[in-house]
Amino acid sequence: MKMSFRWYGDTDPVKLHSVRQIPNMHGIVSALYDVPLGDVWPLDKIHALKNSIEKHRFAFEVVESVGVHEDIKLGKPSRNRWIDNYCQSLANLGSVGVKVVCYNFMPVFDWTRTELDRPLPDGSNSGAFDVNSATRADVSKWKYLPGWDIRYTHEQVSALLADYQSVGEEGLRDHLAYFLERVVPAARKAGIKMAIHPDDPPRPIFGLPRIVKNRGDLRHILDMVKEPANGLTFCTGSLGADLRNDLPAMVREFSGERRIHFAHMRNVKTDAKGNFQEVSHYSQDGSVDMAAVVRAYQDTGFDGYVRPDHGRMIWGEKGNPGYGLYDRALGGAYLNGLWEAAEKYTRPN
Ligand SMILES: [Mn+2]
Repeated sequence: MKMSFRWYGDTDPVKLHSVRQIPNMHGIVSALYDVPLGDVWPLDKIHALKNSIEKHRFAFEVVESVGVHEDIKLGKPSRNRWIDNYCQSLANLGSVGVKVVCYNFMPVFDWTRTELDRPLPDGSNSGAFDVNSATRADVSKWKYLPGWDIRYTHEQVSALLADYQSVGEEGLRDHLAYFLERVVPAARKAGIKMAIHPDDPPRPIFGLPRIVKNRGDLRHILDMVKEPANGLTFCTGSLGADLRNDLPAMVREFSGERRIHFAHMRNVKTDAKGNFQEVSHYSQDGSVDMAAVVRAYQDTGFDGYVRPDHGRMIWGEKGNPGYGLYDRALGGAYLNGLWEAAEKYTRPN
C-alpha cells in the first residue's frame, strides 16, 4: 500500500511542507489545472509539477484526473481528435514516471453535493447530498456546482443536457468502450494504468445517464478491455452512497483480479433513499466499514495507491470543500493504523 495525498498545486491552501508531516506519506496526487479540457498536457508543465512535488521528497506517480472531453462522452465525430490528445497526454505523463491516471466518465458534472458545509453534531461541517433537492433543482440555472473543474455558461449547460437526452445509458457505455479501446493500448505503452472513478453520487442526476454505480457496472467496464491497464479507482465514498453496494465483497473481487489501482478511502453516512453526508473516516461514524474494506485489500495482496478522500472541515479550517488538511490528515493516520494492524495480525493460512 502506498499512501498518498491529493494536492491542487501551488494555489492550494494546503502546503506540501504540512503534508510532509503526516506519517507514511509516499506520494502526491495532482493534476495540471490550467490546461483547457481536452488539450495535450505539455511536458514542460508536467516537469514543473513533478519538481514542485519531488522538492518535498514525495513521489509523483498518480494523476487525478486527466479530464475526458464532453465530445468523447457524447460520441461526437470530433472525439477522435480529443482521444489522440488524451493518448499524447498519457505518453507525456508516462515519460516522467506517472504510473496511474484516474479519470471519470460522468456527463457534464463531476462530484455533486446539494450542500457543501452542512453542520455535523460535533461542530464540524461537510458535504451532503439530498435526493429531493437535487431532483427539484433546475441545474441549468445553477451558477456553480462543486467538483466543476470547468465552468460552463448556462447556455452551454442547457445544450449539453439536451445533447445527453439522446445518448442514454447504452449510448454512454458504447462511448466509454470506444474511448477505452483506443486509450488503453496507449496507456499500456506509456507504462500507465487507467483507473476510472465511480459516479458520485452513484445515481442518475439531472436526467443525465450514469454508468459507474455498482458491481455490475464495474464488471461491465473491466470487460470492455480485459487487461490490467483498464482498471478502477475504488472510491468507498462514492460507491458507499448506495447501501446496496457490498464494498468489502467488491474489493475482494476486483482487487483479487488486480484491477484496482487506486483506493479512495472515505466514509459517508447514507440512508436507504441515497441521502448522505460525508463524515470522519472512522467506521462507526458512517455507513462504510473501513476495517472490513482494508482487510479485503490486505487479504488480496493489494500494493497500489491509497489516499484519504474528502474530509470534514474541522478546527476552523478554511479550504477547498472536502480537501482541507486537518481531517484528511486524521483520516490518513487512521488508515495507517488499520493497515498496519491488518498486515501484522493477519491469520496465517
Ligand atoms: Mn473519490
